[in-house]
Amino acid sequence: MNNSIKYTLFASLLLGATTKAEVPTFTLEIRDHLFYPAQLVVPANTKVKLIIINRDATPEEFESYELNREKIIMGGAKAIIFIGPLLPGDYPFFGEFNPKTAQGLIRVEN
Ligand SMILES: [Cu+2]
Repeated sequence: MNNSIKYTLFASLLLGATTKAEVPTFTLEIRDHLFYPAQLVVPANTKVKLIIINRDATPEEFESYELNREKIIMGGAKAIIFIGPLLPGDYPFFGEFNPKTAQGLIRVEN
């Protein structure tokens, strides 16, 4: 095995390790003042990354008392929120600008 092959193998091992260490990522979309999906299941005791994409033209605010998070997402923009590590349970969230329609739930499971 020559040195350049050894280096390539080593680099791909490192890349593999980096990929495994990445935070699990979930995507939520806002469309017509609704969240899709309305329920997300995420692993317990794990830091999780939420990408929230607002497909509406109007701003929305992701808000959750249970998760202790609030974040405004402008129309056509996206935001990133980190949550957890969390205990198993249900953590509701809503869109503060359209609270009657924009409702969802993060379900944390072992
Ligand atoms: Cu708020």
